[in-house]
Amino acid sequence: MALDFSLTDEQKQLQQLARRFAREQVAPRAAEYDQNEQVPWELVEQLYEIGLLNISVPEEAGGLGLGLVEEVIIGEELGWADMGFYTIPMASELGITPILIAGTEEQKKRFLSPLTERPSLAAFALSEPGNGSDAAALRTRIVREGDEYVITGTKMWISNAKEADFNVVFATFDPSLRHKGVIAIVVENDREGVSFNKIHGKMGQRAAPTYEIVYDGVRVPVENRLGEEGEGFKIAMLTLDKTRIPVAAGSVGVARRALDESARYALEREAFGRPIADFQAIQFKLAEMKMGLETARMYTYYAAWLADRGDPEHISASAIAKAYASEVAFEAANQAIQIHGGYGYVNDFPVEKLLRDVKLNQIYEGTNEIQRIIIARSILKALR
Ligand code: COS
Repeated sequence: MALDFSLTDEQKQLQQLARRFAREQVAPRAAEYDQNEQVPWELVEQLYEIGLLNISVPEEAGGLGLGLVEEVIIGEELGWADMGFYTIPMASELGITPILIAGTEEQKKRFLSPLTERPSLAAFALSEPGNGSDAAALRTRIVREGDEYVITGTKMWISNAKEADFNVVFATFDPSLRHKGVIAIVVENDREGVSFNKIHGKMGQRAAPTYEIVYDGVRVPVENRLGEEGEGFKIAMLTLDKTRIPVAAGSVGVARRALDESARYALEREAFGRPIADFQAIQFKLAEMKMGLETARMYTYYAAWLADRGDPEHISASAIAKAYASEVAFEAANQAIQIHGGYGYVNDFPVEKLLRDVKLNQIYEGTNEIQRIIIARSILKALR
């Protein structure tokens, strides 16, 4: 009887809360935020008010201390309503996670408590203009001067960067050491020498703000360093091993939305004198979408459960969940457009946005090609 797929009463309540918020507040405004490329700050505030922002902040720092299963529950609902909006709280958890992994008790209180006291965000700055997949090749320099570090370099594609209180920055004290030269450090946004350039013209997820960050000789106290010098790369990897699971959850939400919209449209739309839902060509598409959705959801919950238990199997499981769910969701969105025909190709209906949004889920937090490398390494490591 150890295998149990049921949610607890608290988790069901969380799901109902997130679902109601997603349906009533987020979904009706998603198209507007997307078209105006506008940060939905009022939705972030509401998310904070109902207690669903920064949920992983531990109780000792004034938060709820919830795990990845809970993040997945919320992520599916918010992803269903607007993947672009969901990226904002999701990327904040990405900024919180390295502090949970490597921060001292004092650092957790100092950096994370403020995130529970008002609507506020964290961010994670790893990628750079010249490197993304090869994370160990980062070039942002960090030099120690007495009790301070001085940081110089440029970060790229950083979600929430400017809206956040701080970015967890990964920088190198010696690029020739590759991953062994990396330091993880919390850099508050109000420090002198920090500036931001917003990235415009994104294909989708246009509600989520994305930035280039320039650090120009920024001085940061040594007390802001997470872990030891040289541990930064490991901290980044351990973080992403966890935070890829919410990307999978958001993708499951997109896949469910694609199916919901398609099934409803298929019953309403008529061709050859009958609802198109009567044709097997359409039924097969709906069935394929359902098969992908259910398997992606099941595996995403499994990956979250493994991660919450601290089972090292979650490293490959999070990569499988992220790659699989984002591919299932992309195909579901693609088929949803096909079922809607010409109407699916214009923004009067929500399905073209699903495709534009979920494309990013195949790219960020490690491309799906990188996920396959992680999965293959775990297979081969077990045999070597
Ligand atoms: N979890 C924990 N530790 C890991 C790890 C993981 N998933 N992957 C690598 N490591 C550790 C290794 O064990 C190794 O440690 P030791 O020096 O103690 O042996 C160290 O990190 C270096 O590993 P490796 O040599 O395998 O690193 P690579 O340079 O080959 O890079 C990949 C590994 C490709 C997995 C890494 O660069 C990566 O994840 N890239 C994608 C980055 C990304 O997701 N960017 C998105 C940014 S957020 S939007």
